[in-house]
Amino acid sequence: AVLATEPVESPLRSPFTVQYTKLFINNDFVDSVSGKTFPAVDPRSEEVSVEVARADVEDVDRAVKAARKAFEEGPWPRLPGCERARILNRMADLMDEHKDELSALDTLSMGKVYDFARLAEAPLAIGLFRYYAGWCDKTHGMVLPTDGSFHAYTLHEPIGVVGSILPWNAPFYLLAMKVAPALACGNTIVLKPAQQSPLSALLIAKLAAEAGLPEGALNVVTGYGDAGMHIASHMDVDKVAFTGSTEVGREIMVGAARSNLKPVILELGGKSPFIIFEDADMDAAVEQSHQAIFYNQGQMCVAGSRTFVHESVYDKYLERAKTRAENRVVGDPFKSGVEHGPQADKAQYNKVMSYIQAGKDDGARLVTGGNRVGCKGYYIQPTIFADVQDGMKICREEIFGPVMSVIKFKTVDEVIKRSNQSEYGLGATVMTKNVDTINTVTRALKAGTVWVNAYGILTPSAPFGGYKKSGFGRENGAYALANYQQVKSVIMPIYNPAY
Ligand code: TXE
Repeated sequence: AVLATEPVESPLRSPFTVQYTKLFINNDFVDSVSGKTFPAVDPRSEEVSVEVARADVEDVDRAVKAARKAFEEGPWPRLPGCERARILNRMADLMDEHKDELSALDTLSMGKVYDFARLAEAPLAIGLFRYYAGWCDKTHGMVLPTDGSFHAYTLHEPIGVVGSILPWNAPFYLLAMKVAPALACGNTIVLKPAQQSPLSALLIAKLAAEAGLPEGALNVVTGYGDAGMHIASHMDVDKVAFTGSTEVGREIMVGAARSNLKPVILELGGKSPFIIFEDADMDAAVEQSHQAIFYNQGQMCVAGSRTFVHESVYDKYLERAKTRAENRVVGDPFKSGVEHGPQADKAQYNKVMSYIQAGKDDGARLVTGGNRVGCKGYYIQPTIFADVQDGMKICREEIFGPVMSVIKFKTVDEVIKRSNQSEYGLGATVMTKNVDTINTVTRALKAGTVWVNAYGILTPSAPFGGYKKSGFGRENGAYALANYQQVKSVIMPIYNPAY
């Protein structure tokens, strides 16, 4: 990997001051009841950058109470849709104005490449707020056909208090994915960002208040899994939306089932196939498959982590994939020109390194990488294993790191079968010029999103979610509105002689 040497340019590139580190409840920053804090660790230096308030059970209770009051008595669910839209659009404007700062907070806390954060992910996140602002006054019930003597219709109502539990890999975007539709439908929220990336959510909450979001409508509790579990099992939370690991997703469901049977949406891990057929454009195949596994240091739920390559182009592909990986610019994610920062934290670093060892132990061929970069920070070389077999651990389990597994295949039927031989089913990519192959494979793959001759394109209107152990429910697009609404039937006689 090439190491970056360019100087740090903008004042917003590190170092800068973190302004907000307390819980945000009822439009106010407050300390945790216990006074406890936890360290946000800079993955570039392994040093504590700032201490953040740590929410316990009492703090979650306080946030739920605020959200409940805002839902039962506050203006938010009662505002006309166009008014909610105005506030969501204002939030989007303010986030746009602060997108450098929001991006810098994420880079500082979890190592995302700053330029990717502000140029690629921030616009997507802001776009989601604008998209759902558009839905505020356009989601409504319908008049139902009956046998003629009744008037029947449906009402769409907000669900109530929504708990949103976030991971750390795309803090701003994943927050938007949950918060924008929930607010658009008139719900109030208790949001728990991941402990690795608590900072941008606090600034967003502040901006939301500035945009006119009433108190209690969006509360942020920073903390660990115990706070998350208290949200999931809370008797006064009406819905939980979670993105994270499959193991914790399972616990969230148990917590929801054991408490008030709140419905849940789960967006979990993946082991997405990236299939390169013999007629694929080789330049595009090399670049897209490279980004599919190395973008964000491989920490993407939709990472293309099983690269299936047709035997006739296998050697050619490997040679080029190796060169591309070795040219990937690894370094301080704040520096311009850098493509690849550190893993988010020590646990993730250790997990990835243990998978690299497992790949070697299982007999996969190490083509490039495999080592730490430097001796400070959680940097790992872009790594490629070839001749990976279906049964190997690196081919079955989510690594969540910069480790490409290249697998050889011969036929369309074979690659469909092997792609679907996974517990997961989140994303997939098909690279080919053959329309018949495209149509056959896109229909056969068990995955919530299939990209054709591209990877990772996200747009607010396209629903996103998983098959199998990748979770259930769809976020984004019109489909996500149903996550945050109750549907009520109202039925009355057309003519009632008693009145
Ligand atoms: O996730 P966790 P971690 C996968 C990826 C990664 C692994 C572990 O493979 O290596 O999960 O990452 C909160 N009840 N993904 O440990 O623990 C936690 O505080 C309620 C894929 O970071 O699932 C955080 O806010 N909440 C994924 C959130 O859950 C709990 C993105 C996610 O943390 C909890 C992230 C509990 N018992 C990781 N325990 C994707 N789909 O993109 C923790 N949390």
